[in-house]
Amino acid sequence: MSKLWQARFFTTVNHLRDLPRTTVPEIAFAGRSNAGKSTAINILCNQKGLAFASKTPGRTQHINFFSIGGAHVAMHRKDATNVDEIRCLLADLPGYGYAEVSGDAKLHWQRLLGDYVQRRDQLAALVLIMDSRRPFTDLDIQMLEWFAPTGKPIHCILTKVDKLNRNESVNTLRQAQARLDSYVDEDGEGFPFTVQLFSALKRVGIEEATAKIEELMGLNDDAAAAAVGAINADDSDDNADAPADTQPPTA
Ligand SMILES: Nc1nc2c(ncn2[C@@H]2O[C@H](COP(=O)(O)OP(=O)(O)OP(=O)(O)O)[C@@H](O)[C@H]2O)c(=O)[nH]1
Ligand SMILES: [Mg+2]
Repeated sequence: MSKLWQARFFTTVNHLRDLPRTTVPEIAFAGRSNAGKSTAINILCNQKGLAFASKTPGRTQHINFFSIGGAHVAMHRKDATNVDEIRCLLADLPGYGYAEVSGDAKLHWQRLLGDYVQRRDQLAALVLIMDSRRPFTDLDIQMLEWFAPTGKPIHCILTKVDKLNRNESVNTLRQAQARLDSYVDEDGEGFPFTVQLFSALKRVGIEEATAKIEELMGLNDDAAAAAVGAINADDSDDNADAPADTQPPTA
């Protein structure tokens, strides 16, 4: 069962000064309005109404945070989350590029978004949600270029792939990968950018996205650490009679 299923609403923020004073890693879902951010969060967390999803673009206007850990899947949704046990936060960012929004409100959102992705130390990775029919719009590129200098990973999710035929989706994925690979730093090194196809409607790419997000958030580290522990325990058994200086190093 995915750890993301433990997600609970945590808080909503309209100004940077109100960002949660938590120290756990965060992963933010960014993308154009209507690209499918809230829908993706709902489906990955296996909860229909967790993040609000809507037919009206510009629905998510604040940063909404969801916590992973501190609540169990079987717990009632309204039971209080144990804040000390929170492992990470997911952030549903306000969608950008929504034409009907007035100038002031648009500026406010852009500052909120730009400052958050560039300055938030706890932000460990960005999930960039793009409609597979129109990926990499100017504002998507701006988001990518704001975040790239941090050196942190970006995982692109191309949504609504149910709207493409098989050929189109193969080509879209290939082109997106090529585009991401074309980014290099001043030493010619690539960035930690990845991409996948996704459809909430047809349930495409859910396992891939879940695995990636769990990896980026270190949510599998317990299992990995336990596995390493078991291997080391085996090693020391095998070498119980060996002289001390030939013992394998312990991790
Ligand atoms: N066909 C199809 N429609 C989808 C998919 N994902 C989302 N949608 C639809 O796209 C619309 C927008 O989805 P949201 O999840 O609200 O988009 P958002 O990115 O959160 O939008 P804002 O909150 O405005 O930034 C809704 O009508 C969804 O039902 C998908 O995989 N396939
Ligand atoms: Mg939304």
